[in-house]
This record gives sequence, structure tokens and C-alpha cells, in this order.
Amino acid sequence: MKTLHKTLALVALASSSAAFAAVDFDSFDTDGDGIISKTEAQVNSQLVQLFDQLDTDGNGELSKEEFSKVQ
Ligand SMILES: [Ca+2]
Ligand SMILES: [Ca+2]
Repeated sequence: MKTLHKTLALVALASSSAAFAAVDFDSFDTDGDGIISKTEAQVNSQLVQLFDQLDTDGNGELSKEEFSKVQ
């Protein structure tokens, strides 16, 4: 029973974080150009705080690859 609960918890965690990753980039990228601009990031204060850290090439925009480091 204990093991089953552990497994279920892991499955729930894995599927929810996958859903988060799949949904979020596109929901932030409101103009659909494949990158998140600083303006688009404003909707999430956490993302605003992380923005400069995530923007590893320093071009002021987050690519899908840069954004994927959020997880
Ligand atoms: Ca965009
Ligand atoms: Ca960048």
C-alpha cells in the first residue's frame, strides 16, 4: 500500500510538470513568435525575477531552450 501511494505520487508529479512545461511556454508567448519577450514575461512575477538569469545569451528574450531551464 505504501509503495502504491509512492508510485502514484511520482506519476502525478511527472505528469503535472510535463503539462506545466508544455502549456506554459505557449501561454506566455502571446504573440506566438516562438520567444518570450520581457513584456510577455510581465504576467508572471516569478518569471520576471528569473528572466535575466534564464536569458543566458543576454538578448532580452527567452527562447524555448532558455525557458526550459525554469523546471
Ligand atoms: Ca513572443
Ligand atoms: Ca535569450
